[in-house]
Amino acid sequence: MLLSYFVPYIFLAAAWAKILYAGVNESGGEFGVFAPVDTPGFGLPGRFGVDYAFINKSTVDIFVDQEKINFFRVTFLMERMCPLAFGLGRKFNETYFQEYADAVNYITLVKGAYALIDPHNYMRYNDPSMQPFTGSVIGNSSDPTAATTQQFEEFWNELAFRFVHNPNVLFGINNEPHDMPTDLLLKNNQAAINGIRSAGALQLILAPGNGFTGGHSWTQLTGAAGDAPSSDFMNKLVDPIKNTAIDIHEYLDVDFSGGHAECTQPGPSNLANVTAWLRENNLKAVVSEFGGGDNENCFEFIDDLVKYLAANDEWIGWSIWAAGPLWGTNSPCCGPDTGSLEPGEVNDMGEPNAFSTVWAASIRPNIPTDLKRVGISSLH
Ligand SMILES: *[C@@H]1O[C@H](CO)[C@@H](O)[C@H](O)[C@H]1NC(C)=O
Ligand SMILES: *[C@@H]1O[C@H](CO)[C@@H](O)[C@H](O)[C@H]1NC(C)=O
Ligand SMILES: *[C@@H]1O[C@H](CO)[C@@H](O)[C@H](O)[C@H]1NC(C)=O
Ligand SMILES: *[C@@H]1O[C@H](CO)[C@@H](O)[C@H](O)[C@H]1NC(C)=O
Ligand SMILES: CC(=O)N[C@@H]1CO[C@H](CO)[C@@H](O)[C@@H]1O
Repeated sequence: MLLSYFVPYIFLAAAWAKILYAGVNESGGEFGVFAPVDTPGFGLPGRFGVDYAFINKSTVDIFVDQEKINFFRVTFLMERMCPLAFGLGRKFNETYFQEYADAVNYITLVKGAYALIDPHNYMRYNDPSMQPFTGSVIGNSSDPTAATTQQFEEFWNELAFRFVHNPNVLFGINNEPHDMPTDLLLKNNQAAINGIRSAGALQLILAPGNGFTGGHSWTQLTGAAGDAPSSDFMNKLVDPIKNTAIDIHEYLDVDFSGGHAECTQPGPSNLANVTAWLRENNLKAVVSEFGGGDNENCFEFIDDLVKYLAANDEWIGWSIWAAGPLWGTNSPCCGPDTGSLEPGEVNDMGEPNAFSTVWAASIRPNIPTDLKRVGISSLH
């Protein structure tokens, strides 16, 4: 009895020490632009607090003070930060920037947690109306309306410069690139790294792969055109200060989309190849999106995934999808009745949402007690 109690405890305590960042997506800054048909400009710029919003400070308090997490992924839309009339680059909408900075600064400077800055754009800019498929792929030289890789570098240079003195931010280069040449994604990621470092910013960068940055498909051809595997390219990124990790998304349902309530794709075996690739290339990674529905099976699959991340040195953090102030009774993933992770809200049936079910059953017991609490965001 004593042995069976202590052995797993010691094992888990040792394993948990390696997770530095644990938390939740805060989604809402990208809301209000989705149209039933492709309509460039739809919902732009939108109204703060109505069409889009970043966080509810009270629920951030709950996550930090009661749940003791230290990590929030905070989404925004590049077409709002850089209005179409300006184009992608250094010129920002200062109103939107201030609203976003207010959310990031609350999480980091007031609450002492870490915030992952997430341009939620699928490596596309100019038409978010039917994301993830509309908008020109950044750096597509055959598309005269596409923003260039150079513009993307300038955008990141400006954004990083504005957060250069905030040690608690992380820079996520872009959400879920997909259906683009993988060598172009490498160029865009490298441009972002160059822009960030030339701004003097030293914080941790997360670089995504192709194929919606899926962990299960990291070493496979991806997309309709059979683009090269992310594993062929993302080990070629150069960060002069070696403070870049890989950004992975991994849902547990049949097609890895997060669209279904049932969990059937086991995280540990599906991530085995990318874990081996990380190890071979001496890289670390964060799972910045995953999720599961409100059912016992998913609770087990999520528990298995989070424990797997804790037990493997290559993984340094995770954030589940999703909380946020504007979800209402909607489900961000994993079946219509699951609801969001926003504390205090209910699901579409008026019953407790995923904060009371999924989070309570499979996240809360796995929140490490020794997360990183001080120092600039880094791999250690
Ligand atoms: C900037 O953002 C604010 C807040 O969403 C909006 O009211 C304003 O029209 C935007 N300006 C431009 C140039 O897009
Ligand atoms: C690049 O632009 C061309 C011309 O619009 C288009 O045919 C092609 O599909 C685009 N490539 C990607 C990866 O979107
Ligand atoms: C892992 O890699 C092996 C060898 O390349 C391949 O056969 C297998 O299908 C991959 N597994 C997954 C889940 O991608
Ligand atoms: C923010 O969260 C608190 C705590 O759950 C809730 O009482 C309040 O209504 C929320 N505010 C908004 C604007 O959603
Ligand atoms: C927006 C989002 O869902 N992010 C994860 C993290 O969350 C974003 C919210 O869109 C998901 O789309 C992305 O897929």
